[in-house]
Amino acid sequence: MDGPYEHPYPSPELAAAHPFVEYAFERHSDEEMAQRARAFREESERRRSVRLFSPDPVPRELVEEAVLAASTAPSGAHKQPWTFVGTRDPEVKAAIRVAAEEEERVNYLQNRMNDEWLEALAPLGTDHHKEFLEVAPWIVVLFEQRFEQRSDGTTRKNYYVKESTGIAAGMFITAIHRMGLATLTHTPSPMAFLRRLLGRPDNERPFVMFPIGFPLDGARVPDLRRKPLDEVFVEVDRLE
Ligand code: IYR
Repeated sequence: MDGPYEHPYPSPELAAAHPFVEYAFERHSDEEMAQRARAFREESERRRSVRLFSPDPVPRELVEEAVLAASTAPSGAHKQPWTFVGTRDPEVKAAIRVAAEEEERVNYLQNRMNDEWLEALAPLGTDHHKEFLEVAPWIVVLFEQRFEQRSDGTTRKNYYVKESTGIAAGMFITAIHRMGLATLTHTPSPMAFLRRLLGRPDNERPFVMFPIGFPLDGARVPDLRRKPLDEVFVEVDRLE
């Protein structure tokens, strides 16, 4: 517990007022760290967003594991300001598809997306058809909790809600990929209809929707390239 710090954390006063435990941190050898880093990076590189799902069922337990993994995300004041709402009900999925396609028809066919946007999407070939919302065995909608609604009727503020929920979304996607499933970060826009269709309270706002399942056999994806390291990482090694 000795080290470079003048100010201990927790301070004795803090530790007296709030519980602290020792972090069960496991330190790996240098070689093992390099190996784990590479393995995770390579597995991450194999992930692709999928738009053609197989109807093969996915057990609820797998979705639960992904939600629990995502819920380990750091969040503002540890408020965990998110709710994952899952459905595998054909009628609910069909209603979501109908509502999503209604919005997307306006986006794609009635100029709610401008030409620059449509041009950016051209290589992905997306359009207003969202059949996958019915075919995929699960739809999970991640809601952000704009504020905390307590069971006694009182409310509390949440902090950094979008940042926190965004991190949870990333971890959810990673968990789904790592267990051998596929998903798509889908944001039918606007998506307020999801709150109504899924019967969520008004402190919750849909953040992103995830169809989840196995890719259809032979599913194809755009031949995308990812930015090389020097386009996404800069080290600053002296004070400017
Ligand atoms: N929400 C629309 C449009 C769309 C927008 C972006 I930015 C994408 O990367 C993909 C699609 C849709 O889901 O089709």
